[in-house]
Amino acid sequence: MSTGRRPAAPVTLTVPDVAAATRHLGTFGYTVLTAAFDARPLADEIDRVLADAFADPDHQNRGSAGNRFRYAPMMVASTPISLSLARQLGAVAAELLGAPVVPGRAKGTEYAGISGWHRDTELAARSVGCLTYLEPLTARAGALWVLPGSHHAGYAEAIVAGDDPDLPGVPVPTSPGDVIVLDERLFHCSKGGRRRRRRQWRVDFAADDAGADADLAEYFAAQHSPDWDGGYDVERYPSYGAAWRALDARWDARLEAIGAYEAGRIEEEAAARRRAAPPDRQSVVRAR
Ligand SMILES: O=C(O)CCC(=O)C(=O)O
Repeated sequence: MSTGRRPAAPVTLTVPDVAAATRHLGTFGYTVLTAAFDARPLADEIDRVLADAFADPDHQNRGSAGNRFRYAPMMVASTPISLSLARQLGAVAAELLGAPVVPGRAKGTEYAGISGWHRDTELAARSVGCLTYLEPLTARAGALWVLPGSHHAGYAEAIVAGDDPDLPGVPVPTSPGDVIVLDERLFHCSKGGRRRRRRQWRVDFAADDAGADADLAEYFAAQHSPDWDGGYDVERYPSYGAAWRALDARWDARLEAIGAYEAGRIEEEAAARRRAAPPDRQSVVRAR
C-alpha cells in the first residue's frame, strides 16, 4: 500500500545562505558551501564504483593540467547518493546562476597527483562546477587553489597575456561535506600532498539561458570525444544512465535537444568497440 509520501532522499544537502554564496560566486568566481552534507555515504559509494568500474585497476588518464587521475560517471541506479546530490545541487545551481540549469555529468574521480593552473572552459555558456573532496585537504596537502576574480574576462585576458606561471592564488581548504562551487572560467589548480590519493565527486551545471542553445550545444560537444577512453565500464557506468534521465523531465528533454546524449553515446560506443577489438588494436589506441 502506498503511503503517498515521497521516499526520503538518501542524502540531504543544506545551504543556509544561498544569497551570500551567489554574491561571492559572482565577485570572486567561487564559493564554498560549508558542511553542506554528510559525506560518508558518498565516500563509500565512490570507493565501490572505483573498485568495480575498471577492468584494469591501474588505469590512469593524463590531463592537460599535468595531472593523473581516473574517473567513472556516477549516474545510474546503483549510485543513488550521487543521483540525489546532483538533483539537490541542481536546485542550488539554478539559484546561484539565476536561471534554469542543465546538468553535466556526475563523476567520481581519484587524483594520483596534483593539477597545474588551468580553467575548465573558455566557452560562452555560463557554467559552474560543484566539487567535493572526500579527504580533508589543507593548503599544504592537496587543497584546491583558486585565483579569485579570474573568471572576469578582462582579468583572464591579462593573465593569459602575462603568461606568469606563479599566479597569486589562494587555497580553499575543505573538509568532507564541503562543496566548492566554481565558475568554470576561474583559474584553479591543486597544490601539496603530491603522493596522497584524493577522491573528488563533481557535477557541473550550465545556465539554460534563453537563446543560448548553440552555446550549450558547443559546451556539451566539448565534454566528449570518440577518441577518448576513460577506461571505465561504459555499459555498467554509462554517462546519462536511465536513472539519471528519470531525475528531472526538463533536464532530460533539454539534454536530448542540445545533443548531450548523442555526444556521450558516440564517445562511449567508440570506447566499447575498442574494448571489444583484438589486443593488438587496443594497444595502438592506448599509445596515442
Ligand atoms: O583536485 C585537483 O587536482 C584538480 C581539480 C580540478 O581541477 C577540477 O575539478 O577542475
